[in-house]
Amino acid sequence: MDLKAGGFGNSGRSDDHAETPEDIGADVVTNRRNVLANNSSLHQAMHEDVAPAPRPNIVIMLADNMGYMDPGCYGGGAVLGAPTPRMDQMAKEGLRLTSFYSETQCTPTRAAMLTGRLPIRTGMALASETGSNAGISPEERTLARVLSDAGYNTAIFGKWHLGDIRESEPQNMGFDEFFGLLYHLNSYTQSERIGFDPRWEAGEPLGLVEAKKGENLTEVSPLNVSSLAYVDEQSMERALAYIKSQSSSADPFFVYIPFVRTHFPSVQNPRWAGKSSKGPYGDGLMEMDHHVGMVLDTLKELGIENNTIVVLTSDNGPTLDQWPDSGFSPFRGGIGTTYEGGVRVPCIFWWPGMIEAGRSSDEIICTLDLFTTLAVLGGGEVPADRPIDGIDQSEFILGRQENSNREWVVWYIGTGSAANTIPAAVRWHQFKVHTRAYDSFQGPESYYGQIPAVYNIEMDPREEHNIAGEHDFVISAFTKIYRGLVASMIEYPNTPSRAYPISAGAS
Ligand SMILES: [Ca+2]
Repeated sequence: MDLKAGGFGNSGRSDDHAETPEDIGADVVTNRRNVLANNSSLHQAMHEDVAPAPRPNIVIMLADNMGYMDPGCYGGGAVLGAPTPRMDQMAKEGLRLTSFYSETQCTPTRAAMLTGRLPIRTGMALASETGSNAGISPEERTLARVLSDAGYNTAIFGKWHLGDIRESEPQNMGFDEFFGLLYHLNSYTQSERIGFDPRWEAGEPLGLVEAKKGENLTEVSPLNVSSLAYVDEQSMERALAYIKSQSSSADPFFVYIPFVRTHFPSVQNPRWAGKSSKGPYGDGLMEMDHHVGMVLDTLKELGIENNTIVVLTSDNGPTLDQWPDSGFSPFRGGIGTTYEGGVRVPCIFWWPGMIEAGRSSDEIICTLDLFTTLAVLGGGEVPADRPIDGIDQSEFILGRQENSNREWVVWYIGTGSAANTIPAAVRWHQFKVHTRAYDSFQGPESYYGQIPAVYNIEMDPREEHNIAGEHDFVISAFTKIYRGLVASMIEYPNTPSRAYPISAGAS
């Protein structure tokens, strides 16, 4: 059985040393649903007459803390006082996923997306704070590095949040260009809070910064409560200019646009103030929607839309603790939780001519898969010397198979890095298993130490009815998944987190 592209991680061994499920204690369980698609010779035979997709330009737009139901195409938009016509249009022209999962907060989702590895493996399970030394390891092979090695030009415009130590900065992690900011938005407003004492600060956050590959960061302008209003606008200007400059290049490009919207505090850009009837949060959402449209418009104007794959998603659920400066999810919980509200987020794929317009799917897929799928589509080399938890979903995304290749998603919370760390939650088939969970980032914790909680997500999407009593088979699936992960982490020890102790603050 092929475990190469996901499941408990790609061990990187060559075929003649291929792992068997027994080797990793995984019995017969993999994370691959479509056995046919996983069998390389059968797969090849099936698709011999299908021309390989051209290597597309790649654009990832990542919203910050946008709730599952914020966009109109997910049931919100005008219904919630903030229309999102451009995201709705993107969904109409592309693939809308309704069971797409992120990690529980900013840093782990970004790490998962850029490395294809569970945040517990990379030591990036918690938000990196100013001066905390909790940066992503330079040993990680980011999507930017993988694509860069495959001939792509790479750039990031927006929020990094994977550390502020030099080795972890984006221009040293595979990006040719960086313009944006290193931390979450509330880092820049601390000095304006009652009782702030700079002598006790871990470090002063740099403002808006820029750098080319390998250079030291240069501060473009400081960031504070007023200048936060313009960050996305400034990043967008750079991003569009970059895309235009790249359109005549012979090399494909990878542009990563991590918006600062809709993270709190929603400091209104005057151009958008009052546009929604939902206050600063809604205004920020509408501004972001406009920016999403600008990217798609630009690709069309340049005539490169048929050769560019665009992904729009959110890094986690809404910030319930900051209500009303918060998005909306119909599910239980928000940022910082493994309940659906924290991790089930919008995700739209767009590639005119290659991705069927107006398709919608409830198949399970997650942030980790963006790494592997986009690396494969870009002709990049998925690292073979470490476990890769992301699964190649390109056949599913391109509509060549109906189902996702993923059978389950696992979440760890906290900074434990031991191989036997117990996952906080697993989504497996239509079920969710929790060993511990929070109702919000700072809300009460439920600890299911004796018997994990089990919910049927399809029948009970708000996770209100614990059915563990008569669903031992779900806990059994959880145990098999856990056993496989432990075996993988014993063989490839996790990078310890450098984030503890962290200072307070959502990500
Ligand atoms: Ca976030």
